[in-house]
Amino acid sequence: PQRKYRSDYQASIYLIDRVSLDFDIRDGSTRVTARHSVRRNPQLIGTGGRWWLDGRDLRLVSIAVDDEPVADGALEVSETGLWLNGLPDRFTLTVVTEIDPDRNLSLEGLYRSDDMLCTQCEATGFSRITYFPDRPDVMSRYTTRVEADAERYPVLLSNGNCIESGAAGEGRHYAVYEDPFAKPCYLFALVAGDLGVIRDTFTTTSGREVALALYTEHGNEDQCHHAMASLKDAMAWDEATYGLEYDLDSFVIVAVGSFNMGAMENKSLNIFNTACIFAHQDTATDSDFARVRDVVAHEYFHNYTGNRVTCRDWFQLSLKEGLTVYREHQFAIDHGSPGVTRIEQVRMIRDVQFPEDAGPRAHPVRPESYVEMNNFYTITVYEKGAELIRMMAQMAGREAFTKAVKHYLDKHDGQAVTIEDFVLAIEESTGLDLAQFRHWYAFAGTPRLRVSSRFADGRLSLELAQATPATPGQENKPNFDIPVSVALFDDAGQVVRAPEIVRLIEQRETFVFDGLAAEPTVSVLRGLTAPVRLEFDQPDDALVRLMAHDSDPVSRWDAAQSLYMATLKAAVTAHQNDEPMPALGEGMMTAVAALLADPPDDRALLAEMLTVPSATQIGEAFDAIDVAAVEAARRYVKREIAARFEAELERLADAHAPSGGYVFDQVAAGRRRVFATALDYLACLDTPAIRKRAQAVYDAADNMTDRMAALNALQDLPGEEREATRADFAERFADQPLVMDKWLRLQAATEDGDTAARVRDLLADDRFDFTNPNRVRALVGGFVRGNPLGFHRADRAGYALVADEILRLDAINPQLAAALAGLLAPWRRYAEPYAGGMREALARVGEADLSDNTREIVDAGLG
Ligand code: B3K
Ligand code: ZN
Repeated sequence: PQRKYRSDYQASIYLIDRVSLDFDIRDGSTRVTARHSVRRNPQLIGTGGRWWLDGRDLRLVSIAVDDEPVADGALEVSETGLWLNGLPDRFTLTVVTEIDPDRNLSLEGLYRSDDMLCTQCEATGFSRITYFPDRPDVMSRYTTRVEADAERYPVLLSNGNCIESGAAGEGRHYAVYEDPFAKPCYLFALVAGDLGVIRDTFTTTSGREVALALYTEHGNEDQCHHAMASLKDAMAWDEATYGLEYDLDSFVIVAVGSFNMGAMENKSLNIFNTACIFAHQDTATDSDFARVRDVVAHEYFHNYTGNRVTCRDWFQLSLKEGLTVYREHQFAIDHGSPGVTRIEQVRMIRDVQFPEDAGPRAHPVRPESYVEMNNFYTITVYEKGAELIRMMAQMAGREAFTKAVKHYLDKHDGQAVTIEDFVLAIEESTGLDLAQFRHWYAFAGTPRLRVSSRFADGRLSLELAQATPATPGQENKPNFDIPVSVALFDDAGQVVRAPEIVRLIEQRETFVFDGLAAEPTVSVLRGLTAPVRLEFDQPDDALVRLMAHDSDPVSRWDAAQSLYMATLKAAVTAHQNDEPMPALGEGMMTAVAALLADPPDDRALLAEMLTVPSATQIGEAFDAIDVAAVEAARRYVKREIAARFEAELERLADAHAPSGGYVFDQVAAGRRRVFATALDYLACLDTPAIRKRAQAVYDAADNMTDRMAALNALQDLPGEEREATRADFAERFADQPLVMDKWLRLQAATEDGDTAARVRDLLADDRFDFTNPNRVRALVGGFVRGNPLGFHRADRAGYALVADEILRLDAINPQLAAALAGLLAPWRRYAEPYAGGMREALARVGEADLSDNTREIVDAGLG
């Protein structure tokens, strides 16, 4: 496999102004005729004549320059593309290829998902359709003609406007689409199928009417209304917030069952995983509803941040993804509980991004090299990228930053640019100096921020120091420019210093706050103003005060997390040393009691504050993760809380019990979350009463959120109630694949019995389909993430299972196989015997002949 380097970037020698594609869809084969008007790149002098076109798994039927077949001597074809030699300055290139979407299980390029054909071109799937410079800086205007059997494929779609359609003889028909905007080929899309549709319209601020359509396999239309409403919300939000108005007359979404990720922002023809579109109270939980809303918005927002201004090369991926995730986050905060929405983002950074940044796959937000680009659609590029944008927004102020983003979009409209172009535009518009800030893009790793405070004579000195551990290939790290928000409170919880942002630029700096009547309670890094690990030993009583009074809900939650964490860590250590479990910390008990006695109005916040840190978070607090000790500690602490506060939790559950009349809004969803949290605690006590209660909740549920709350509560309580509810679930939703994914996850996460054997049985079950990524993620991903004790069991059967599936999948869907390999790669973070077992499984995978995708991950893990 060939490694590509950011520093090797060279502009394309030829540019393609117009692309005309003709898809002749037949059973067993699709013929693609591409005609391009090509000219020499005027910016490159004296380099013409020879040109590389990418192409993979294609049957080349013919290739002609100005309608003359290219002579053998002028053509060099290889596995990954072809060279054309002796080219003139301007010419028409005609390429005819044949592909077979039915046999394309990689889900890249043109492929079949159930009864329809669809495309996925980002990052480099277009080169599975035709020979083409498959790079984002070649932007062209596309005209696409699709012809297919009229009965089998009544709906034919591509980007832009339909300018012509009609019968084509022999029961066939065709449609021609023209996209007025120049775009890179990764934004190309095509769909052919027999589809149901829901339609709506959106009138833009300037009064233009946009036709909206959402297509799906027949019978699912009633699950699409929430997505449609979310789309209209997103369109209105982008106008109100950024003054960005949709730029075409139609916007189409197609939901497909087989999709490698969540969704894709193809110009005017977004293609979505059904999991990110379908939302109905009977089949989707509140978090599914929220996810649909946010992904629909995210893809829509790409129309500007990504499509109108795109990336020059794939090293710049965060240019569009970081910015679009940031916009999605803003949108989510405006549509839910602001505090809890931010808490969810913070958790994602700490639970997923920090581990990635500390593992074998750590890479900068703007990577320096890659083997397979698809391996770099990471939490670092997306979520850390969004945090970098958020830091700039905080330093500039939200209004100034919004203006700066608009300046960037105006300045580079229609261009393929770099992260550096973006940062420059932000500097120009805001006047910020981002020289040192740029390190965030170039260096991997999570900085540690050590805070210590001293108080004397009415003066508080806050010392901040930073240090960043080495990451693969980057031994030494510079000092980062770290915005840290600080606020001071008195003992009664009154603000004595309003929140302000200080910037830590040097390795160590002291910030002084004068004129204080008494020693204040310090609140730092409020809401995670920078993606750093905070090391600040605060006494319990300070944390209890922050938890009760901090003006920022995220800080209140964070204080609660620190209190839980102290006890959890002690419990882990006790378990490791075979000592009795420690008594629950005083501070923590006071805090939980206070929370239950005087809960915040925001019910979702209450639920978050009552939830102890995840197993991942606890593991993160140790040099080597001891899976069994972490699980034991978490269970112990939850059980103790449940036992100590049983009466209060009962009352809480009663006060938030389901009352029928499902609506998805912040208040109702918050109440359901509190109920589920209380039920989950009570289930730790495993009483007959709680089993009965969970079953009753399940039986009476008028929505999936309450149903799942009941099933989750019964998760670790084997017996009649669990069997009955699960059996009902499997039968009731047998024809709903996305709901059966929830069922697969429940099975995979069940700890009693022989889990690995159960998962192997399910792999062979009819309800499982190995070629569908949603099923694989539910069963295999659900096992690894949802069942730590089963996955990490001592006989290594869990690791062996995952290794087998990686190998089996790699032959058909390398992208997905590589993602699974990522689950074994961070073995070094684990204590023995886990580390050795994971390593062994990874090494076995590494002995096989692997795709570039999986090879890159495995080698990083073993390296
Ligand atoms: N841009 C796509 C992701 C493409 C992933 C390619 N392996 C969806 C998104 O981020 O919006
Ligand atoms: Zn995106």
